[in-house]
Amino acid sequence: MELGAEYVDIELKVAENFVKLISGKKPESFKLIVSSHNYQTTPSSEELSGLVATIQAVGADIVKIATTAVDIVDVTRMFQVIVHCQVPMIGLVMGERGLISRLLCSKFGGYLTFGTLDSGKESAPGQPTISDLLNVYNIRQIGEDTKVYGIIGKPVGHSKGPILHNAAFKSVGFNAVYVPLLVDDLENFLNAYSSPDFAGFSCTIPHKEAALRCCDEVDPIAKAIGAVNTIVKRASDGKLIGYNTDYVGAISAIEDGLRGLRGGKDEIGSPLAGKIFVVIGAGGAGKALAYGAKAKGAKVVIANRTFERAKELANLMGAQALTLAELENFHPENGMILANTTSIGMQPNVNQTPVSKQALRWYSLVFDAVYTPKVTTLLREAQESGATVVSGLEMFIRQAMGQFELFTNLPAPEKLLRDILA
Ligand code: NAP
Ligand code: DHK
Repeated sequence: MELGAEYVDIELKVAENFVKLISGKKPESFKLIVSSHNYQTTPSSEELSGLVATIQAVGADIVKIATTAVDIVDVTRMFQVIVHCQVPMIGLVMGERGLISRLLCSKFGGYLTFGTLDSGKESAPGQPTISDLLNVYNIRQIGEDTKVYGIIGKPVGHSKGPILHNAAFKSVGFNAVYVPLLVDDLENFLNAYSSPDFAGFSCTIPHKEAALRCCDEVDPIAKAIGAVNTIVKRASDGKLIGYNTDYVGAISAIEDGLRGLRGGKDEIGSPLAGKIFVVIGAGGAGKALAYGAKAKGAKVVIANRTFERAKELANLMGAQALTLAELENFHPENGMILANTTSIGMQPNVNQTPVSKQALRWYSLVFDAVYTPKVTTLLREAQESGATVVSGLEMFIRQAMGQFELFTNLPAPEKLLRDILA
């Protein structure tokens, strides 16, 4: 092998022979990386530390260990080993659950990370693109004092949160990074990442109700809704405070849609007052909208696939409960409002819709919480039926603005957020 190269990366199992081969011939500028790959799991901290010592003993200039995340909490063991390693170390955890080992390596002292030139051309599972590393996560600005925020969910790869919040943090000079967090068990995750470095989270499917139970304190509105979509770790005592910004995001967007419908007349009170407001769904988002509509004086109706959950939420809200089949023939009056808060129609199932086009003619405004795609089949068919439509993107921007202000105590850069998602 020509030793002109600056670095050579060689697997541990052949390294000893290689080191013998180059002994006495190694130029000063030449660095030897000795690596170990585990494509099944991430060993214990003790085993990882032992592996570091073995690699060092072989004569590595740089230690490289790549393991595989079975759960996102596995990454904490790699971070601990990197922080305590006495020589330069590349520590990466492969797979989607290990993504933050790649994004946060410079925060925890990792020697380097890898990015793929294009999606679909990863050289190892879970590798982000170089463009995302540089332009979404601003990786060159991440240091040991950078605070970490992120979107907790399962799935979480579809979220536009990282694009929005990282651009917003950068625009106001807030030293933080917002990352995707594929979480299986919320309590385990919050316990493993209890360090003040992890300062706040957005929560999406299926963790919003669990998030309420995991918080030390919950905002009264979020408690009434029964769902938390925002967790802030209080700097003074590390306690987890839960909020719900979905509620204001969606309701304010729908009210503005109705005001547009009425020529933007300045009205006293909410345009929702007295209207029939049908919520499809009874999960975190469904609870937020049902609570918000009720608080604005609407007559709330809940339709849900699991009828028991529809009845449970309806009883809480003093509302009517329907099955999805009953929804098809529900039209006590014209000019009702429909809000889909199920994940029906969300990528990749974009042809699905929660209610037939036929049934949409009774509604004057239709809202869809799903925002990937921007125009869902439900919104397209509602528009074709003559209804005003309000996209989940409008809710997403407004709930993200609320979160940004909770994370930073700074006003959200609304125009930037809208330009990014335009
Ligand atoms: P969640 O708590 O898991 O609730 C999901 C709801 O969807 C439940 O009522 C569930 O019914 C229903 N559902 C799921 N799959 C269904 C199917 N195939 N057929 C019929 N009903 C189905 O989730 P969430 O947090 O409320 O979020 C729900 C959706 O809203 C997601 O697409 C999310 O991305 C979106 N969302 C968007 C924003 C935004 O800012 N635009 C904010 C919040 C949520 P069961 O009770 O029968 O399971
Ligand atoms: C979606 C939601 O459900 C919001 O409540 C979160 C998340 C953001 C997302 O980024 O997809 O705050």
